[in-house]
Amino acid sequence: REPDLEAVFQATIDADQRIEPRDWMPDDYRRTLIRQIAQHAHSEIIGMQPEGNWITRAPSLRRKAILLAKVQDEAGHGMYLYAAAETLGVDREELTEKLISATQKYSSIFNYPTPSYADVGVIGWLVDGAAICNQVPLCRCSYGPYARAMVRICKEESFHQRQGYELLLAMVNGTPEQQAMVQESVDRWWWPSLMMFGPADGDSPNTQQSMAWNIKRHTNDELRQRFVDMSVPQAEALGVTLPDPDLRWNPERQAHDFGEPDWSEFTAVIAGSGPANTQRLAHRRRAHENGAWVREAAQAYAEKHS
Ligand code: FAQ
Repeated sequence: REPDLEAVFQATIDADQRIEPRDWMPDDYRRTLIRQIAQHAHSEIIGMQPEGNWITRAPSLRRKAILLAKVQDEAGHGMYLYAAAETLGVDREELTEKLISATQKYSSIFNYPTPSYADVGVIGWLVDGAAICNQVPLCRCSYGPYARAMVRICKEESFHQRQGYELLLAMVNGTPEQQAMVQESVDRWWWPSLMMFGPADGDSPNTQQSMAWNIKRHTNDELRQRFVDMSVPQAEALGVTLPDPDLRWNPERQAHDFGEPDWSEFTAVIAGSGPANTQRLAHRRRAHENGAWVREAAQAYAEKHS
């Protein structure tokens, strides 16, 4: 029976249709999806921390309400994504253990600190902007539950991106000090944002197979290019400079040429030695331990009613 099942799977992929949880799928397809969805879920959960840093210090009630709502959305995204991963036969408890023991990755971008309030705006503009660029094609991913989760997440991400841009517009129209804060923050976040798309195509071991399975729809470099092209006019409108001396329009390619990210920094950050890795994981571990009583109570309640 196995070859038949494999042929059905391949025909579904070839017809650009969706694989659903009860369908047969190759073990490697399942493993790849668990890896990517779990990493994505962990990123949303860890991604609450950099901006969460500013909730108690937002400059007005309005800004605080917006930021609280955004960070809550990120928790929600983490939940939909853990739920999507669970349809592949893993459970959230197991994935959380892997996150806090650092055996599964989360996005490199959340290992950078947020020392300035302008970072809240720049994360919305660049980090959510990069996330949208990467995630819109995932709405057409071949695995149904992941693709459907992405539709809702992308709608919320585009709202997040606009709130960041709106905050930056307010700051660049403010005092010279506020303008300088925005530029300083852009200088720190630009290169790490480009690294969110993953290694260059030649160094990306997973891209080829993930594209053959219609999990990924574009390569890392294609999406990085799209992000650069999208960001340049937005930076101009804000009146900020992107910190790349090699960035220029190439009329032949009808795209921007740009410099090479520092891949040794990227490797160090995903290996655990970025500026805030230790702090991020310690915080998550502490939150998990502090929540133990809730899990125990829920368990006791479930047992009583079973
Ligand atoms: N950070 O062969 P590839 C957000 C790993 S957005 C850390 O190219 P792949 C929203 C990769 O896992 C951020 N690790 O891998 C938000 C692999 O390692 P492994 C999350 C990275 O999977 C905004 C190895 O390098 N978004 O959270 C990174 O084909 C604001 C080789 O790489 C997603 O996860 C990286 N940047 O392509 C929340 C999107 N890049 O697993 C709060 C879904 C690569 O073999 C605030 N994921 N690696 O040990 C994807 O699209 C893909 O997984 C890529 C990587 C494109 C990230």
